Amino acid sequence: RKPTLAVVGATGAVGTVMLEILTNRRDLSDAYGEIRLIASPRSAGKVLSVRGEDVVVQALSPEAFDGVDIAMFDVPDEVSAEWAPIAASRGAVAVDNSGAFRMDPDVPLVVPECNPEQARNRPKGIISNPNCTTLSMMAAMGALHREWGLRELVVASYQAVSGAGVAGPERLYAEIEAVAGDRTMGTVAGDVRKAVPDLADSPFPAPLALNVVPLAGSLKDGGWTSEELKVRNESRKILGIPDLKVSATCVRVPVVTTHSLAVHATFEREVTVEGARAILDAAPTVVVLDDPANGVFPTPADVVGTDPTYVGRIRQALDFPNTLDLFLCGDNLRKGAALNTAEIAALVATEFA
Ligand code: 11C
Repeated sequence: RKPTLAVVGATGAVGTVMLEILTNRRDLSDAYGEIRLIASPRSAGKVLSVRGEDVVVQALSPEAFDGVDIAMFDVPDEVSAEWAPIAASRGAVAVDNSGAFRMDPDVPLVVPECNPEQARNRPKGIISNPNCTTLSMMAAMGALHREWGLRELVVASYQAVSGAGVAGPERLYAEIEAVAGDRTMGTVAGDVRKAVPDLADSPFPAPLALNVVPLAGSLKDGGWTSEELKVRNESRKILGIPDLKVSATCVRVPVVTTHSLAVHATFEREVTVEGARAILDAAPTVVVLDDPANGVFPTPADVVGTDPTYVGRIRQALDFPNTLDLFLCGDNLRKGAALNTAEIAALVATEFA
C-alpha cells in the first residue's frame, strides 16, 4: 500500500519549498499515494500544485489527519506542539520541523546522513527535524566525526533572513530599497538605522541592510540565544556525543537564503587537510569547493536553491592540535528544513513497502 502524506503548513516559506521538492525529487515523493495539503483556516481553499497535480488546501483540523500515514509539519513551535500529537493520536507518524519536540528524549532528532536508524524508534509517533543552523553542518561534521571522533565545536553562523519565514526576505528587500542609491549610506553611525522602515515592524532586532546582526533567535539565560543553544544541544543529540563541547555565536547577515558557518572543530585523533577533503568528497551529500587560489570556495549566493552541503577553506589549525577550521554553506530552506524533512519521511515510507 502506498502511504498517504500530509504537508501541514503547505503555504509557508518551508512548505512552499517542500512542494517544489516533492514535485522535482520524485525519489522522495513517488512512494506516496495521496499528498494532502493542510494549512491554517486562512489559507484553506487555495489551490496549490504538487507533483504536477492541483490540490485544494484543507484547514487544519483533527479530521484532516484521517487516513494520513505520515504528516510533515512546517509550522511554528506552538502549532506543532498542539497538532503533531493530534496527528500521531490518529495514527500518523509526525515529522516535525519545529523546535517543539527536538530535545524530548522520546522523540528522535534525525539527519539521515548521521542517525537514520533512529527514525524507527519513535515512542510518541513523532520524529523531529533539526534547526536549520545545526542541520547545515551535520552531514559534513558527521562524516568527519565517524573518522576522527569529534570532541569540540566552535561555530560562528552567518544566517540568511529566510530563516525567519516569509517576513524575513520581505524585510531585507524593503531595507535594501530604503538605503539604495545613497552613496554615503553606511558611513555615519546610525544612518542606516534612520533610513530603514520602523524596526518595530521587523523580525530582526537591528537593520540588516549594509549590516550584520549578532543576535539570531531569542535571548535566553546567560546571554545565549535560542539559536546558539540549539546548535549545542541538537549537535550533541544528532551526533550521539552527549559531552560534546560546543560554543556558538549566531549572526544574521543580509543574505536571502542559505546559511553559512565558520567551524573550528577539534577531534580525538590527528587530522589532515587532505584527509578531510577525502572524507568529505566521499560523503554523498557534501560537495568540497576548496581551491581558494583559484577563487573556489562556497558562498551562499552561488549555491542557493541546491541540495548539498558545500565545504571550503579547509585548514589545519596552526595553534590547536587535531583541529580543523572550515567554512560551509547549506540552503536553510532545503537541507536545512524541507529536504531533510522529506528525507526523514521517505525513510518512514519504506516501512509501508
Ligand atoms: C533562523 N534557524 O535562521 C532559524 C530558523 O528552530 O526551526 C529555524 C528555527 C527552528 O532564524
